Amino acid sequence: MLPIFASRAELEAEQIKRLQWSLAHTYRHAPYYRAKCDAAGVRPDDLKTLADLARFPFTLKSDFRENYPFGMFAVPHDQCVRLHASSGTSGKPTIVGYTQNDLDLWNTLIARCITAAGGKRGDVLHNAYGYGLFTGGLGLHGGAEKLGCVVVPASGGQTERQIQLITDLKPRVICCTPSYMLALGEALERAGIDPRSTSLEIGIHGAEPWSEEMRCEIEKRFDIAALDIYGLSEVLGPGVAQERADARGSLTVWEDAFLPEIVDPDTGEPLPDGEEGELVFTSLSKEALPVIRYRTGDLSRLSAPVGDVPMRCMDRITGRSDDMLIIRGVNIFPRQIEELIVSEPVLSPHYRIDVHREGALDRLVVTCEAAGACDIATCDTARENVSVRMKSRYGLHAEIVIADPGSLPRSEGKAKRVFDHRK
Ligand code: DLL
Repeated sequence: MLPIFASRAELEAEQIKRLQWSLAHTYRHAPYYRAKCDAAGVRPDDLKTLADLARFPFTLKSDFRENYPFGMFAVPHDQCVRLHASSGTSGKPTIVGYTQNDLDLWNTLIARCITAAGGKRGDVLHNAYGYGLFTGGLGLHGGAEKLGCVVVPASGGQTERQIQLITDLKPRVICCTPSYMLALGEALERAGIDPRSTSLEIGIHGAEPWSEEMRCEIEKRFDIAALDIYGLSEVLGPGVAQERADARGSLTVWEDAFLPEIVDPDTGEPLPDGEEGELVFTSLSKEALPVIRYRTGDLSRLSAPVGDVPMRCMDRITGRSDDMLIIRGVNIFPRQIEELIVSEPVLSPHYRIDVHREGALDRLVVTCEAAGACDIATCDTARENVSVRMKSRYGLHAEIVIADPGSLPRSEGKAKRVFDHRK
């Protein structure tokens, strides 16, 4: 593991210094944030302790929209050496930028993520995150090179070619979304290759929500350790937090670079560690695009450091506050439906969720796929199992449709699985 602080006290002492710098830098150079602070009556000098951060205004996704394309930057945009963009659900993309120092930080954090997942110098690393404006491909690439991995910049798509590269170049580490990993598994099987027989040992998966059941499925299918990587363009890209091989079950937040908070998604009030709410991040040393108290929309929980790394951990993302479906008054996250499907052995882990409104009533249709040739009685039992568990666990009536194997579209990047036709 790359050098990190030896103790919590040392880390917090450094955090406060970096936070004071970041607040002053943002206030001075980002007029949109200065205006927010002035309206709230706070100035960077008011921050004496880490707890004082709660007095500062949030940064919102809408700030990026309103200040498109460069209005969030705290350096002239010609001092950036790279721009990326994240596709918004509607309208213009969000533009993010990096100075050379920002790229160095990003590379360091990604190198730390790969190391934490068990990767090392000299490993062949197959990077199937999309290259281009998406931060996944180039983000993982830079850090993997910094660590000294032999990077195969496969990008997303052209699945048959990826299979050949995996077979011939014998990577030890693979980086891609969990849904694309499943698609690669199927393509290997189609080519007559047992996914358990490849050289792969470590998968670094993220960029979309995935359940513990999905992790077990990937680990079983490939005989690898599948670990979670988290991040978002507005804050950095991948590499904000990483599940460590020695501390599975939660992700270590790289707290020397980002200060995490959890707030109540409705009121914005800070919540104590251990309570679930919306993740908020403040960058501590980013130059081009510093963010102060950025509301991610992602739901999680913070917990105590694990082992000898003195940084706090966060739970795997439960969902996004705007992903939650409210169906006939019941709140449910797509991941909870995924758990039921993936734990049913005769179903494949591919699914889609459709919500319709008929008159005043919501109708939930969950389409799953049979994992292989499946007789009618077996399909009926699987359908009944999912339906009964949906009712008993979540109090929801759902129509379960079992489609033919391979009939649902496969994703090459972030999977789109929820179609809410009520909107
Ligand atoms: O998805 C960055 C990334 C690339 C992360 C590769 C990990 C691996 P955006 O396109 O800006 O950036 O999307 C960010 O994706 O707010 C979450 O909702 C979701 N997300 C990212 N990682 C995870 C994860 C990249 N491990 C948005 N689990 C975030 C669940 C994730 N959701």
